[in-house]
Amino acid sequence: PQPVYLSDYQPPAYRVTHTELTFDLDPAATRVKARLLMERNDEVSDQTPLVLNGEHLALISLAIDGTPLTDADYQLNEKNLCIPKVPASFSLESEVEIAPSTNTALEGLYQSSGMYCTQCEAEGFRRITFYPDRPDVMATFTVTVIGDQESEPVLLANGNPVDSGKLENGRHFATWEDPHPKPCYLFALVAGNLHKVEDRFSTMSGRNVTLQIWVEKDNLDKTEHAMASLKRSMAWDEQTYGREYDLDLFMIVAVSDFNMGAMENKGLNIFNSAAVLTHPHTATDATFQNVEGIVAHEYFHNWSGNRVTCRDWFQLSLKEGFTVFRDQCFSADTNSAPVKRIQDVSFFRTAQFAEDAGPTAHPVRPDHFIEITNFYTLTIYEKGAEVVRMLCNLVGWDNFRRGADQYFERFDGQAVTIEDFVGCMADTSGEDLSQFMRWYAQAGTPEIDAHGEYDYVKSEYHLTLRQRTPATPGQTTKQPLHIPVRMGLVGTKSGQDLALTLEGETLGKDAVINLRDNEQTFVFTEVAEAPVPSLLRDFSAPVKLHFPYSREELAFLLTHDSDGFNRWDAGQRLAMLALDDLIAAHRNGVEKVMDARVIEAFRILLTGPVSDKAVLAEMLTLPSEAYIAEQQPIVDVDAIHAAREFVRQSLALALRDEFAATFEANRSDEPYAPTPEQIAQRSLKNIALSYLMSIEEEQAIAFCQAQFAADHNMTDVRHALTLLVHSDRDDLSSPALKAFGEKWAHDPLVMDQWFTIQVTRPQSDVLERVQFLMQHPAFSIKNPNKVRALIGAFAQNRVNFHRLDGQGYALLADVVIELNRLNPEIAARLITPLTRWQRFDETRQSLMRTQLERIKQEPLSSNVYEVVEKALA
Ligand code: BAL
Ligand code: ZN
Repeated sequence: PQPVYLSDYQPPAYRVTHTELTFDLDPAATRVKARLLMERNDEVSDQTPLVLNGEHLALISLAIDGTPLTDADYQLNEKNLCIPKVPASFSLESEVEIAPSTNTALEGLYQSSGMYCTQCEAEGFRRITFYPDRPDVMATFTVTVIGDQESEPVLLANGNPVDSGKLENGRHFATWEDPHPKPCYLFALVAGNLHKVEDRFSTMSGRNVTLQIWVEKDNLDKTEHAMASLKRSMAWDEQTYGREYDLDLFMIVAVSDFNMGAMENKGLNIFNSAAVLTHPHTATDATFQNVEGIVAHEYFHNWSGNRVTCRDWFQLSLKEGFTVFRDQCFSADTNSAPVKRIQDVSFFRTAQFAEDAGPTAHPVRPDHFIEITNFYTLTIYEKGAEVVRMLCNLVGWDNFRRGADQYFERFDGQAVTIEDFVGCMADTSGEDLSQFMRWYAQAGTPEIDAHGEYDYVKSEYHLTLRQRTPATPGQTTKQPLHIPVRMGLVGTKSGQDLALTLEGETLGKDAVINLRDNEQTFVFTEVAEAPVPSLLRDFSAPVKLHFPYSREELAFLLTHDSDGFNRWDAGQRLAMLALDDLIAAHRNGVEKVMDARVIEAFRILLTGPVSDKAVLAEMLTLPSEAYIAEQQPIVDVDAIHAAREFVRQSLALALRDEFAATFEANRSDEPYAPTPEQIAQRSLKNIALSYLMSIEEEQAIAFCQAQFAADHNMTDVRHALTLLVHSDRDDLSSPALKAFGEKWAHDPLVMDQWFTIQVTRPQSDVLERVQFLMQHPAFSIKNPNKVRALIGAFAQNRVNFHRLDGQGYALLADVVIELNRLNPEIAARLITPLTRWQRFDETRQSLMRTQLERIKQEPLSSNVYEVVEKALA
C-alpha cells in the first residue's frame, strides 16, 4: 500500500450538489440505488475523468442523465470507478449490491444484533455506493430506506422524516431529508427492532427539538443519564459558544458492535452501547462520566465538525482536537474541574507521551498516511485538544470565543483547514501565531529542563528554561516551540504565592511566561523571600518538565501550592522519587525501605481538612505502573510492580487507622446518583478500601465482602470484586467471580467488566484465564467491546502480558492475525503494546519483535501493514 501525502491535496474535480439514495435492505444482498447530481469544477478541463471511490460493491447498473452506460464507457477496479467522459453537469445513477451480514470490518453498512447500521467515517461510505468519498464534497441528502415490517419496524436516516408507508410483501419504507449539505462520512442509516425514549429541548431562540434515544427493548431503562447529558450539552453549547441546534429532531442510537465510541452523523448519532447505556446497577461512576462526556462530544460536533468540517483527513484534529477541548470544558463545568484536569492529564502523560515516544509518533497534523483509521489517535484527539487549550489561554477566552464565532460564521457549510481555524484566533486577538503553528507540524513531546536560583542580596529569582524535542520517525531536527508556562513562586516562609515582577512588569501572583527560544532566563525582581517555583500550573502545555525539586520542596508544594493541579503533581513527583529508589533496590536485590516523607505527606492528606474529596482521592492515588514505566529508561515490569506494591502496603501498614477512618466516614446508604458529590465520596471510600485490602487484613476483607454483597451500585460492587479477585486468596476470588458472572450473564456490558477484572489481576494464572475466557459464550472476537475487554485489557496487565516466556506476546499476535481478516481497524489498534518493544530489556525486545515479524508474514490489511512496518522500521 502507498501513502497519501498532504502536499498532494487537490480540490475535487467534480462536486455533488444533491444525493438521493434508496436502500432495499437484505442481510446478504442489499440493493443501493444512488442518484447523484454532479457538477464539474470550473478550474478543471472538460477532459477530466470522473473518478469515484467504491469498494466491496457489486455493480448492477450505471447511467448518466438516464442513459445506461455500457462496459466500454467506464473502468472499474477494486477501489475506483472511472468514467472518462462526462458532461459539465449531470446526474449519475447507479445501483449496487452489498452484503451487510458478512461485513465484519464494521465500516459501511453492517449488521449488529440483527439490526442494520452504518459507520462511514473516515472512508466507509465507499462500501455503500460509488461516490467521491472525501470530506470536501458536501451535498444535501434524500434517503429512502426499505425494510421488512417485522424485523425492521424502525427505519432511520439523517435529517427530518418526510414520508413513510407500506409496500408489498410485508415491506415498508421511510424517506428522510437532510437539508444541511454534508460530506458522506456523516451519512447514517439505522434499521431494526428498536425502541425509543423521547424528550424535548427548547433552544435559545425558542425552537422545540425532539430528542430520541433508540435502543433494544431490554435497554430502555438505561437511557436516562444519556438524555440528561444531551440536554445539558445543548444548553452548554448555547451558553458557552452561542451555538444552537439546527434540525427539529436529534437522535441517538445504541449499537453493540462498533469500532469507535460513537459517531456524530448529522442528526443521527450512532453510539457504541458502552458509551451510552447506564444504570446504577450496571455502570460505574466512571462510565456515567464517560457517557456524559461522549454524548457532549458528539453533540458538539454538530458545529465543530458537521457545519464546519475538514478539507481533508490530514486536518482531522481540526474537528477532533477542538471538540475534545469543548467536551473537556463541559465536563469540567459540570463536575469537579480540578479532578477532570487531573484525570485527563494523568491519562495523557501516560498514553499520549508513550505514543509520542514510539515508532508511530506523528504530528497533530500528519503529513502522510497509508490508512486514515490508524490516525484516530491520542495525538490527534488529546494532544490536539491540548494545543487548542494553549491557544485559548494564549489569546484569552474573550478573543477565543470571538475567534470561534468568526470561524463558525465565515466557514459555515465549508470544509476547511487548521490554518483557517488558527487564523480566526489570530484575527480576533491580534497575536502572531506563526511560531505556535509548529505544534501542529512537529511530533514528539517537548521537554523543558528548568532550574532556578534565588539571589538573597538582590531579592531576585532567576528561572532558566531550556526546551528540546527529541527526534521522532521522519523528523530528526526540531524547531523551538512557543510554550506557555503558567507559574507562581511560592514563598517558603509565608507559604503564599508571591507577587511576580518580570522585567519591570507586574504580572500578579499567577502568570504565564512564554518560552519561545531554545533557552531563556526569566529574572523576577522584588522577590521578598526564597521561593519554590510552581511551574506548568494546570499543565499549561503538553510537555515534560524537569526541575530538580528536593523531596522537602515537593512536600511543601503538596500542602502550599495554590494551584490544585500542581499540588496533586507535587504528590506524584514525591511518590515517583520514592518509587525510583525502590525500583533500584528491587533490581539490586537490596532491602526496600519506605520513604517516611511520603508516609507523612499521606498522613497530612488523610487527617487534614478536606475541601474536595474527589481531589483528595486523586492525591491518594499512586502513579500507575504504566506511568511509572514511562519515566524509566528501560522498563522493568517486575521491579515496577514490586516497588508500587511495596509503597501501597507500607502506606497501608503505617496509616491503617487513618484509611479505616476515611473508609468509615465515607460509607453511605443514600440512593445512588451520579452527582459530583456522591462520586467524590465513593472514590475516596474506595481508595481507602484498596489500601486496606493491599495488606489483606481480616477487617478489610470483611469490609470488601460486605460492600460486594450489599450490591448497592456497580461502582462499589465492581471495586470490591476487583479487590477480591486481585487478592492472593482463591477462597475470596472464586465465589465472588462466580456469583457475579452468573448474575450478569445476560448483560454484555457487565460481562465485559467481568472479563476485564479477571485478566488484569497480577497473579500468574492470567494467560490461561484469557485462553479459557476466549471460549466463553459471552466472548466473541467479532465484537470490538469484547476484544477490548478481554484481549486489550490483558495487554495492559504489565506483569502478565510481558511474561518472560513470550506467551503473552504470542497470544496477542494470534488475535491480531485473526482480526486482520475480520476487522483490520481493531486489529491495527490492538498491536500498539507490541510496537513499544524498544522500551524493554533485550530478551523482551527480541520476543516482541519475533511476534511482529510473525504478523508481517501474513497477507496484511493496509491498516495492520502500516503499523507493523513502522514498528519494525
Ligand atoms: N468522529 C469519530 C468519532 C468522534 O470523534 O466523535
Ligand atoms: Zn470526535
